[in-house]
Amino acid sequence: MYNSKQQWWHDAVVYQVYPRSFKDSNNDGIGDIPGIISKLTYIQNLGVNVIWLSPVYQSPMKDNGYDISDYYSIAPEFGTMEDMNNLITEASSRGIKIVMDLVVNHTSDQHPWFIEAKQNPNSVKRDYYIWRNPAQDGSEPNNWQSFFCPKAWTQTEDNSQYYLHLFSPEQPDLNWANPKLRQEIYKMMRFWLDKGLGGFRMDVINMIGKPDILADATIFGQGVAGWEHWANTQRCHDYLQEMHEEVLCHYDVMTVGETPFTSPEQAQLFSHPDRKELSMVFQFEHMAIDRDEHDAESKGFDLVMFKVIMGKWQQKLYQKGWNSLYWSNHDQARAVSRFGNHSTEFRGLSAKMLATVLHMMSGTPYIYQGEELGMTNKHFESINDIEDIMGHFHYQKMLDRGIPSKQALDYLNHFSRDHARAPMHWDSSNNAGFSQCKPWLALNNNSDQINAELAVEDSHSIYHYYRQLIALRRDSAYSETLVYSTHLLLDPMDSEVYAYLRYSDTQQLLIVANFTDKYLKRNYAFDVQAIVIGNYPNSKQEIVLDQLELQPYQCYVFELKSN
Ligand code: ISL
Ligand code: CA
Repeated sequence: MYNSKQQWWHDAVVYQVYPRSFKDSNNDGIGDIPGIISKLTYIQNLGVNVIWLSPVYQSPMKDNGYDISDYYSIAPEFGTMEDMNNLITEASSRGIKIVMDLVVNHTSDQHPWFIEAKQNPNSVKRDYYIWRNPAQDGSEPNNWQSFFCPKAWTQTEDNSQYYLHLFSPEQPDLNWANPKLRQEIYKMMRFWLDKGLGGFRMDVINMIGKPDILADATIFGQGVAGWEHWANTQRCHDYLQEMHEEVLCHYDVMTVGETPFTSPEQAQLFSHPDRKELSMVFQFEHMAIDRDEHDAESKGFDLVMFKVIMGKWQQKLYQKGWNSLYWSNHDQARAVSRFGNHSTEFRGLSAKMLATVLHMMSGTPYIYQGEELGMTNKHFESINDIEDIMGHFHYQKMLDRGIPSKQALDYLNHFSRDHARAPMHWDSSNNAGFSQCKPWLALNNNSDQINAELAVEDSHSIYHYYRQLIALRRDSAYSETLVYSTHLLLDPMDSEVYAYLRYSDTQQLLIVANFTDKYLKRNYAFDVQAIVIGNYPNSKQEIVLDQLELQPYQCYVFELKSN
């Protein structure tokens, strides 16, 4: 192992678990913490050292746990505090740290703070949330929109004031300008960190710094109106620096902020070690490539745009911050369906190719449950097949704009969050081994071909390929280069092949990936020292890079001869 590692999480690979859909232990159709514990060996065998756990706190589940009504207890359907403690200990004994989801831009409207704030305008808790008087005509205080409903404001029954909610009305935004509120959050963070967590994934954390004056939005058509006033504000950085000082600096943890609307320059501010804010952020630029700006149709995937975006992030955060790398999570469609090719012929090849491109980059890779099996998108026959609050809102929004229902459904068939949330496929038995009884959300229909049992048995599976990629980063002769070396994008305008270099003074790697289902030829002016990994079984051992032949979705990682 290399010995110049600066932070334990620099060579980490993270596996995201969405508890509701991972493994049901007590057959109520809902995944739970004992279910996760029963599958820890499976996760461990992948070689990851961190699990990011989506929220398991007590919640009315209007947004599947991203609406928390008690930060100090576990939702009964997921288990007990004892189960949670066991999960942390059991994971730790397998060399895996648990990163919990910290959802502190908003609470549930069922949180005692909000109940009190709503009932009693004079209570101390009132100022934990953001209230404004109606406009002169009684309408909303400003024109901001919400992610999950048309307006970001809801009026209480007495028609006096409105409260702000960037998400659903059941998710009121917290007022971070209140120092007492901030101390409550820090106390809660210490409570969890003291259990030995590996850190936090911080939900929409770049939205916490709202200004005092909530001016009208002036930018429309680029996501929810109002974001120019609340995303990435100076206040947000101030709060994060305070949080670091009060809480984070006392623990050896990693933090990843979820930050929509963020440029690499802003990400430097969040993740440069000298700024003492976060370890890294999730950027969203590559998630927008295939959506049209009005969120009404799929534009298809543009490889040149993807390369330009990823190349920019790789370069701009090099030694000035840290990247997180992901193709999918619980909010996004399945990677192989969206960016690869899920046909029987190419599913395995394209899933491995996508993984290679991402895992050889600089930053921390995140794997969303089932991605390592090449799980695919579902097919929704009607809007009634969709469970997600955002899917329903989006659908209605499209219909209101005059978009035909067929097109609106087509959009959800591309992008619905339910694709990722369908239960995990464990084996070919009933309900894919997820549960003995009907799951809370319908399974995909291909679990007899795509499941963990089959993947573990087959040494050529996507799962085993992920294991190899993870081992390359975490424990190989290439680790130092993969974790710390510089990145150079080759041929940015090549719309079919993604090629880039990772190089240090002592080692050069060339990553080449065919993003098409065609046979291609390319030439690169380098000499091969060794083939590090590739996704075709009998890859030729003698490769000449100035006449490189690429089969459909073929990818290679080469070690180059130094000149
Ligand atoms: O889901 C999205 C796109 O598919 C985003 O717009 C998403 O709403 C945004 O990234 C914020 O996501 C996070 O906070 C939400 C929660 O619903 C998401 O699951 C969470 O990841 C509110 O807490
Ligand atoms: Ca259960």
